Order: sequence, then structure tokens, then C-alpha cells
Amino acid sequence: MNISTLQRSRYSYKPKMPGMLRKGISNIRAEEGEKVTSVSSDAEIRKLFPHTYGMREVTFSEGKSNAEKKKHVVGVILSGGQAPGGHNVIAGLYDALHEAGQDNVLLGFKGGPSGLTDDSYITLTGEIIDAYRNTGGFDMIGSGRTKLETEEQFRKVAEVAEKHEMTAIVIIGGDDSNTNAAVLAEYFKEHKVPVQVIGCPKTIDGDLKNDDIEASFGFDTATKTYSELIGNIMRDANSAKKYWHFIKLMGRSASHIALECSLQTHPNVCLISEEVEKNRMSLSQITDYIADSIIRRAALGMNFGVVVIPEGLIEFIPEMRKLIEELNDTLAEKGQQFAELSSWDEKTGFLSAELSPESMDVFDILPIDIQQQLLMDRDPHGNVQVSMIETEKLLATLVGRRLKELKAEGKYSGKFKSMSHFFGYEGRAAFPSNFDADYCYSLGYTAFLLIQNGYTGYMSIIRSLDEGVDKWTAGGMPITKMMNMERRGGAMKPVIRKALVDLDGGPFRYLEKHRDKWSSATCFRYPGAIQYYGPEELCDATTITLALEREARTGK
Ligand code: FBP
Repeated sequence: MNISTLQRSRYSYKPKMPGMLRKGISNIRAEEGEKVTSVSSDAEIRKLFPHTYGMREVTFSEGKSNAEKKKHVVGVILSGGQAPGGHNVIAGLYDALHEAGQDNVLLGFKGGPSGLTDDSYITLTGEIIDAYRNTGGFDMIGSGRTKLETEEQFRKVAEVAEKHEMTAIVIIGGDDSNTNAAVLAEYFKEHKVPVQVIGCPKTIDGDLKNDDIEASFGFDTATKTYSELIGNIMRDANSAKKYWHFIKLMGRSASHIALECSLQTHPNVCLISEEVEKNRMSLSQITDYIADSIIRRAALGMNFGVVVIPEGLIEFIPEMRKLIEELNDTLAEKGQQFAELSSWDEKTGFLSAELSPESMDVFDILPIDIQQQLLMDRDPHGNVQVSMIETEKLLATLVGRRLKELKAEGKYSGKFKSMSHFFGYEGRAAFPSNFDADYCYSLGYTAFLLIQNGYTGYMSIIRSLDEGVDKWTAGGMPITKMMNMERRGGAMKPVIRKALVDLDGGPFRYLEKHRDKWSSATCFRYPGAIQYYGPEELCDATTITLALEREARTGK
């Protein structure tokens, strides 16, 4: 009774794997390709990673395995925000590990990276794994956002690994967590700790993407979930014809989620943070841009519509970015003093003495809720938590004010009533789509192949994702290839380069081509719920982003 019918049925779903991974673990061979260099800052990365820089790309193919046969004890962690499919990465890893040797052991370290330093773990058994196959969430072992970056932490991880006689650690995470995986692999090699480190590309945000990683897992399911909800709202709007819906979607920095969901649903307005930044659009220009669609539709008798807003937008608007940076600095330096002020008047008085006059002007025009949200606690890296800022309400308020002014000037005569929504957490723990279930299982299986073949400092890679699973290929890529130097916390650090929306890429170009029409006409598209059973074209289709990226790349 405690298990839903769908959950029970998903337990028995057998994830599809690329052909060569179905040959059985002893019939899969690693083939090495060219030595790779870093995407940029090559000399610095080479210097910082003397033991793990310049390794070779690995591809798996059918053939007698020549991997050394030995007992493996592998530790696994889930790191950062939830993404559908994480449990399947662990299931694929577990199955491969046990196919290679029944006495192999998988330890699940609890609560993210801190589980590794605190030695908090469970031994993953077949029974535990079976209870989470093809399910969403990260509740099998939990997750966390502790960064693994200090020498002291690395030493602790080495001690824990030695205690359990671990041979490898698999880190399932985003760009930061995989950067840490690369640094940990380098540390282990330098200090002759015989433990391999392998990463798997996770994040619903879709910004862990490059020439080798075609998509991070979770993006497919999360965007399908949000697109279903947006489509439902569009149907409601088109039925009632009385509200403008302002919908904010997750995506801490990059706008891939907002873009994919807009390609799926055709909203009247879709803002893309990367474009806002490139064109240096101010808050008032963005307000006018949205108001323009509302006015055009009102002239056609349609006082309803949908606006899609990426979560990270606020930090891409130049004057807001400046304000946020000044607030970050002020709170970092004088946070205690600020916290001790009791009234709101005292707090704003304090800020007007600390902020530049331009930033204070921006702060003043913001609704009080937003002002307070901008002052909330920072994340562990000192950044404002964008998911807590109600940008959707801010824009609805500013657009409402602007329309009132225009009405007073006789330039607008429609009716404007707005509703705001934020879709984020709704999509992060959904049952993984068939695509994510298959992709994640293959990533986990491949992570073990890399371990078995002795690799460290590699990311598990599955390619040709926009084609059927049969055509997918599996392999590994040195993480140092994906790294460059960036300023973080005031110093230059080696990090995996984050992929923002490419304004010359196929997906954005498609939006650009069609958005003018979508802005005045009603072209809503209703994707409906994720389908798990039925015809392949319905259940296994992946994102429009992948299809348009392929089209831009190959012309097909
Ligand atoms: P990851 O980068 O760790 O995958 O997390 C992304 C994300 O889902 C963002 O879209 C969102 O801004 C953030 O997590 C929310 O974080 P939290 O779970 O800490 O509220």
C-alpha cells in the first residue's frame, strides 16, 4: 500500500544500455585514444595537475577485457542538488561491480561529500538498490553541498579509504563537485594513495556540458516536468483568458532550462539571462520588453499570457549584479553589525551609507519583499541564493507599475492581472524519464569499467545521446581536459568550465527566429506528462536542445 503502482512498475523497468555494454563485463575492452589537453589555460592546468594532466581519452568496445582481476571496494557519493536518475547511476555501478565479482563491495557515503570525511556510510546491498531502481530523488544515501577542497579534507578521505580498503571513489555531481574529483584524484596520485576517483555528470541546470559531455543527467526529466506544468498553465490561461502568468524556472546561472522549456511550450515571452547580459539590458528595459508583448496581445483582445524567467536572471542584469556584489561585500565585511540592527529603517539607513549611490537607487525601487530577499543568508561560497529571490514577482510588479503609467498616458487600455509561479524543486526528484533512467544506468556501469581498467581522474562519458540507445557509445575523458582557470573567491582557481547558453547555438537561434510570433499570437504547445510506457517515439524522445544542437552541428 505504501508503494504507488507506478513506483512498483518502475522497479522492474530494465534500463536500456548501448550495445557494447550489453556484452558482459569480461567482454568489454578499453581502447585508448589521443592524449588530451585542457580547453584553455593549458600551461597552468598542466602545472597544477602533473599526475593527471595529458591522459588519454578512453572508449569501450567489444573484446576480451584485459582488466586486472581483483577485489573492489568502491565508495560513492551524491553531491549538490537532486537530479532525476542519481539512483540509477548507483544501480548501474552496483550491477557492474557485482557482475565483475560477487565479493566486491559498494559503500554509499551519506549526505554528500561530508559523508566521506566523516566516514558516515552504509553498505549498499541488492535489497537497498532494488528499492530505489528507476526512482527519483537522492534519498538512498542523501546529498550535500560541502566542498572537498582542503588538504585536511583530502587527508581524512584518504584515511577513510584506507580503513575500508577502498579501491575507488565515484563522485556524482555538477561542475564544482567534478572539479573537486579531479583535485582529489591528483592529490591521491601525488601522495601514492591507491584509490581511483571517477566523476559522473549531474545537474538539472544542464550547464555541465562540453565537447565530451552532451548533457548532464536530470536535465531531460526536470525540463519535461516543468514543461508539463507550463503547458497546463497555458491551457488554463487560454481557457480563462484573464491572467498573465510569470513563471520562474530553476537554473542557478545558465538559462538552459528556461530555453528548453520554452522550445517545448512556446510562451509569449522567454527571457534568457545570457542575452540580457550580452545586451546589457536594464531592469526597466526588461520590464518594457515584457510590457510590449502584453500591449500587443491586449490590442488583439488577449489579456492573458505566459512569461518564462530563468532563476539566475537577477544576477545577469548589470545594475542588479552591481547591487548584489556590493551587498555581498558589505555583508561579508559587516554582516554581524548589520544583523544587530533591529528595525528596517536602521537597516536601510546602514545600507545607504555602505552602497554606492547608483546601487542604492536600484535598491530603493525594489519592492520590500525583494529587498529583504536580497539580504538573506548567503550560501557557503558567499553568494546570494537566487532560488530564494522572487524575480517572477519582482517583474510582475514592475510590469504592473509600467502598464499603469502607460494607461494614464492613454497608451494601453487592456486589463492586467498577474499570477506568479516558481518551478524548481518539483522537477529535481521526479521519476527519471526513460532517457535519464537509461543514461544514468549506463553512466554508473561505465564508471565501474573505468575503475576496473585502472583509470583515475576521469569522467564517465556516454555519447551520441540524441540517437537511439543502441547507437550510444561509452568511455571516459580526463577531467583535466574540461578545466580552465577562473577567478573564484578573489583568486584564480582551476575549475571545469561552466556551459552557459550559446547565443550562436541552434537552440537559442530557434527561439530567436520564432519568439516575435509567439509574443503576440497564442502559439502555446502542450507537452503533457512524461510517458514511461508506450511507443518509443513518445517515451524515449529526449530534449529539443539536443536535437537542435545536433542539427546545428551536422546540418541534419
Ligand atoms: P546543482 O548545480 O548542485 O545540480 O544544483 C542546481 C540547483 O537545482 C539550482 O537549479 C538551484 O539554484 C539550486 O540547485 C538550489 O539549491 P538548494 O537545493 O541548495 O536549494
